[in-house]
Amino acid sequence: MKIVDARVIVTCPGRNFVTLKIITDDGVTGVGDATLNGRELSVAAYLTEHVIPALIGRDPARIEDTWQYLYKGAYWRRGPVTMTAIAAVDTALWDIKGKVAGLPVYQLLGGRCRDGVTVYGHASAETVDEVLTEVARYVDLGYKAVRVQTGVPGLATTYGVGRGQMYYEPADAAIASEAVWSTDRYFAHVPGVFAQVRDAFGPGLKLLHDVHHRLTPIEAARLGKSLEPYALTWMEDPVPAELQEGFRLIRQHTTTPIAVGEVFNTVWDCRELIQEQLIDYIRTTVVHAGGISHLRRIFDLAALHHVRSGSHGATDLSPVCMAAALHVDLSIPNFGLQEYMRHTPETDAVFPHGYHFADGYLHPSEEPGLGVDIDEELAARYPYRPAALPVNRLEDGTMHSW
Ligand code: EZ4
Ligand code: CO
Repeated sequence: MKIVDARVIVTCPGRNFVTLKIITDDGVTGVGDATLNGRELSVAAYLTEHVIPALIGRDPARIEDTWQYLYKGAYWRRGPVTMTAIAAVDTALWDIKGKVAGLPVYQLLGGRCRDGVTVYGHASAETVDEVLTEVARYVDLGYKAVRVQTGVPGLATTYGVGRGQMYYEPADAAIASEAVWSTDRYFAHVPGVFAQVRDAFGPGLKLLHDVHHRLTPIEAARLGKSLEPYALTWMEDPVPAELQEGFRLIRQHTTTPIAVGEVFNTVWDCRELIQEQLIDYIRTTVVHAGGISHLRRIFDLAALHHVRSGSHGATDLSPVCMAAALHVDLSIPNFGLQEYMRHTPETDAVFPHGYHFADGYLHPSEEPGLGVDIDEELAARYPYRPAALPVNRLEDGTMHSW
């Protein structure tokens, strides 16, 4: 069997997605998500110009060898663009392998370790009253875990607060919009939010919160301590994670569990965090951390150190990534939670898929392969629109992490 063609499909059914489709001489095809929010065309060009020409004629069964070829062969290792491109190829090859074997990919990864994949939804709203209604809506839908984000009084916009129930996308303008941040205003507000949510819903509901890289380690330590009475399942991205040892300080001060990893590309980005047990959940994904093959490597290291998975699953990761993530989630021993934000009906139509939600759990498709595809005719009706993620400044104008 040989790879005879591959194409990159860019589509914007409400937001931009990049998809790689690999075609073999037997007519079997595989898909991989290649979406890097706000930087989509860089990955599309990387694939078209540098990867696809080298794929033609290769044996699609050689997944690991192809991964090594693309990783070592780039010479310039790692980074989000390279690793997203490698992820797309790897994911598409697992899809092909599953179809050839006649098995859903989770069976090739060792089979089920659980009955379903526990997901968390996003309850977000400007005010606490509104967010309580949103949390209740998720509980009614059967969710067992909910991420809670609200506006911060005194700040015009806050990360993590969607526009309406189904539209979250923060990449909203061709040139990045600017947000303003105040750690003091945030600290004055957020513990009270969780006091009210925990009081309203009792101890049975898993509650999560994303800090979105806004704090220093000692500030994160203080936040974690102040949230301890509300027993969060995790505090996400408390600090920018380039400095892995920065987490030691947070760890010394608080028992609030820590989750990190949505911007990581490889095991090298989280090796110390995992080996020193500085985190509780590693949130790397199929699409941004080198595909199913490399994500498994990260999760295997994590399993040795009591760290569980908590993969990123925002709506800028396409249904192709979500389908692939579920096969991994189902088959690893150290699964924690899977983020699931739900795509819009337009996106679901472009990416027909067999995974489904029931009573707080997602279940992968039982079809051979990943159980997801792209409707290329429909995709062509939604041309690419430039959209960048926001940038962030402190109230005095200093640039800050968004
Ligand atoms: O802001 O995926 O946990 N989820 C997040 C996301 C990120 C977006 C960036 O593209 O932090 O919503
Ligand atoms: Co996040």
